[in-house]
Amino acid sequence: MVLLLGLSGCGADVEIAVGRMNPASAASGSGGEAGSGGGGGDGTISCDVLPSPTHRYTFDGVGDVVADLIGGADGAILGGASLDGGGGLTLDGEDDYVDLPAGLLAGLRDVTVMVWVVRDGEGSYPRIVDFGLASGGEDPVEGEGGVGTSYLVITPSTVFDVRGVSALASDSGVRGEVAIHAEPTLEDGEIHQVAVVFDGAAATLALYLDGALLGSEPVGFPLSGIQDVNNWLGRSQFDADPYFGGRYDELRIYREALAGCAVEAAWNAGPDRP
Ligand SMILES: [Ca+2]
Ligand SMILES: [Ca+2]
Repeated sequence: MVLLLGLSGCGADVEIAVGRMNPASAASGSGGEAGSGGGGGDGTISCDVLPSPTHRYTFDGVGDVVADLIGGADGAILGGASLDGGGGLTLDGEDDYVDLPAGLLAGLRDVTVMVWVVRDGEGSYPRIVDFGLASGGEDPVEGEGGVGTSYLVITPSTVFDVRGVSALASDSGVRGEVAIHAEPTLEDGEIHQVAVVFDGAAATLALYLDGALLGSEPVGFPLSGIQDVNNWLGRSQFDADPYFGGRYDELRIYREALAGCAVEAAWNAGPDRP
């Protein structure tokens, strides 16, 4: 029996008791009541059946190409790293990164970017995810002091008083940046799910860690304000930032603003599921 409480408020309440279930058990249970739930802008997202991602990267195989299992938007691994043959990709924190195709956010009102990673590195503002554009344009030369002009970012640590995992979004550089800062720095050697949700209808940015909401902030620009030309894992649009060191297990991009309970359900189900 699946306990479903107050699903009409699903998007605002991550304490909902969909708790430890996985999508398979929910589908066979009495979860039909969840149909009217929704945390996204249009209320079409239920909490017990996850939508299909638009892009999904499981980091399986070997070599230096990261395959998109759904959308055909394969990425190139640069800096000398390669897939480890065990379903992951480890970046060295020195110069490794993944360059995904431009335009992953094009035409979207909402997006959820969800990633499973193990951090193994230091520094402030390394980028687990950085989709955006730098002052140097597409594929800018490193070392020329480029800065981000628009971006959607997940970083495990910053330099603020609250200096842990953060989400950043901007359509106009640092000046127009919306930021959510939280405590955990992901330095425990464990695998973590981090998700950023840009809800264009509600005009909010939200950050989740291991299925739990860490914070939400209003956003004063549409997702189309972010020019996702340099869609990178491990590298920042800001030249001064360090590269991310750690292992990626999975990356998903949904064209919906997932409800909190849906993010939690994805965390409970785990990566590498069919
Ligand atoms: Ca390298
Ligand atoms: Ca994997």
